[in-house]
Amino acid sequence: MKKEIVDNKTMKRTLTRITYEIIEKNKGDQNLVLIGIKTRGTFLAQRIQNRLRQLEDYEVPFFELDVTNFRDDQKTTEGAIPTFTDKDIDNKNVVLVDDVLYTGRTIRAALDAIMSIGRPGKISLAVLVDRGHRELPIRADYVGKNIPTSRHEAIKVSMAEVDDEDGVEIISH
Ligand code: 3GP
Ligand code: 5GP
Ligand code: MG
Repeated sequence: MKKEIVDNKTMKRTLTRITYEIIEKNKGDQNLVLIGIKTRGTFLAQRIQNRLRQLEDYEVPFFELDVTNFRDDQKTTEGAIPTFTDKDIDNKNVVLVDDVLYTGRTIRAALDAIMSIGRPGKISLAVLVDRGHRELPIRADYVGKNIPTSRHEAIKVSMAEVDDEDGVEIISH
């Protein structure tokens, strides 16, 4: 069974709100850097980058991160090499962006990946959906929507860049 939770319009509003929250919390900070976790976190980070440009005329660097090599459960050597270097993140105010926050293991892996490259001054986390069920002491600073789920349910995030449209659905089997 499918249930639409966020439609196309709401998703755009939600991303605009998150962008304003980032602006409010980091007033005057010229050190922001956006890092999107592949795949859909990348597109979300790019959209936030665009909104920061449109709303505040603020040009924030954006990078993509593939955490595959840093996961504790799926160690492989296939993950891509990060696209940024220590110079890009040292002493910066990094905003990590992902689509769904669940156990927190992906974010743990992302933090390891970032720390292995450089030393940001601060790292915060923005997610489109927090579906609960954390297994690590990790939380998001910016949340699009809290969607309490059971373990059997899944959240489907669609983004126009790779899917046909924008939206969030709960899929229960
Ligand atoms: P994403 O790369 O855009 O985040 O992991 C591959 C895709 O499968 C992810 O797309 C994610 O949306 C989807 N997915 C659905 N449920 C899960 C899950 O429990 N874990 C992971 N890692 N991905 C999931
Ligand atoms: P975690 O590591 O916190 O358990 O899961 C986070 C990552 O797994 C996110 O990047 C997300 O892509 C994926 N994920 C976990 N659960 C779901 C889900 O229900 N729906 C989607 N779309 N992705 C999920
Ligand atoms: Mg993801």
